[in-house]
Amino acid sequence: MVLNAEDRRLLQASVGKLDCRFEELGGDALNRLLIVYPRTKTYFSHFNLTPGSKDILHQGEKVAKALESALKHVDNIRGELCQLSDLHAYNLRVDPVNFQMLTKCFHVVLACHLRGEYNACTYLAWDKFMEQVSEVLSEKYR
Ligand code: HNI
Repeated sequence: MVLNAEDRRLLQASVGKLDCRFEELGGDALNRLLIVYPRTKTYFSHFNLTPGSKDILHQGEKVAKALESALKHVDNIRGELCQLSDLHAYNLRVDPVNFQMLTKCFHVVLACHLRGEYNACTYLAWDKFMEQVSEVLSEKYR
């Protein structure tokens, strides 16, 4: 789904309204992912998987930084995440279904940090954005 001008505005505006740094969302989302969908732990078996571990928070921060750069280049998400797309498909072999699971967790985390600001339109804008990111990260499988 294409991000229209209003979606872009809502994305930028909601980042500005967060009650934490954007990078922290990544750790929160990854923590949730590993708890709610335990089979995702198989990808991170070399990590300390205790909830809130430094490994998880550090990895989450990397994910959030990648999302932040995609947000800054919404017209060129494919170009921006090109190397990560190769990495997830060829090296890490992450099953694409996992991107949907992470997206669900990311929504919950956004809702926790935006509270009343997280309305239906803002939800939709983030959903479209995460769908595009997931699409780019899983397209090399085809
Ligand atoms: Ni993902 C490494 C970004 C979803 C499993 N991942 C990274 C890195 C970034 C990143 C950035 C670090 C690359 C580097 O060090 O060069 N990952 C993203 C983004 C998403 C995503 C933007 C989706 C929004 N990754 C997922 C999902 C899984 C996943 C859904 C599996 C459940 N990623 C990994 C694994 C690594 C990884 C495994 C390597 C971790 C390590 O350090 O060994």
